Amino acid sequence: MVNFLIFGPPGSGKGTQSVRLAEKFNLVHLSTGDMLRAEITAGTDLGKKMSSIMATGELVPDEVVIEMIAAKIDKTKDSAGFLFDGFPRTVGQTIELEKMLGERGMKIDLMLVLDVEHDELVKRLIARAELSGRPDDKDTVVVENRISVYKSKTEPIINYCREKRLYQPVNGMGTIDDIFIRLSDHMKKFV
Ligand code: B4P
Repeated sequence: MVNFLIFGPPGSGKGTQSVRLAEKFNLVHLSTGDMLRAEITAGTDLGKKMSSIMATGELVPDEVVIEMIAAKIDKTKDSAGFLFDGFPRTVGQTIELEKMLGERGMKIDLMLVLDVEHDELVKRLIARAELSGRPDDKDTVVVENRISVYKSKTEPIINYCREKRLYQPVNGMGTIDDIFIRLSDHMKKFV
């Protein structure tokens, strides 16, 4: 089993690349953002509670996403590996993920971090709003808040993983195809 984290600010291309990478390397793609949006679409109690938090660009509570991920890992434990997209988003979530994987005889093998310039992030998210209708993409104030939440709460994971020699920065500027090749080249060394 080989487990990758795909990491980067909102709009850096995590979701876009994860779908393609999971297919290429036969990995299970686990996106907490997708899972939360599915709860909202299904109109569950959890979805109702989380939608207002997500609409402001804040993170939902750690325990909510940890529980969702644990359930998915147990359902798909015979897979070739996992590609975690948008999870973990706090150091607390990272420690819990390591614990969860450790208890099941697994570990994080590599953290791929997409580096994208600030103006390009905003441009991509606002462009996506036209198609997706996602409330957290429509408003530049919310988009800026998501980027600032990333810097304050999520970026500290980079240092945590760097110390464990898991950190691999990747240039996230350019075409989707070019970035896919860059990411694949790093992942090939592990599968
Ligand atoms: P996510 O669903 O993870 O959303 P995201 O950060 O915006 O990234 P996403 O993967 O969707 O976008 P991508 O960069 O691929 O999270 C949404 C919310 O859920 C969070 O704000 C939070 O509230 C909550 N949440 C999720 N996980 C959580 C957790 N673990 N803990 C707490 N809260 C959590 O793509 C963006 C756009 O750019 C797309 O339109 C794409 O087509 C385009 N694009 C991508 N690559 C491009 C390229 N190279 N060139 C041009 N456009 C490109």
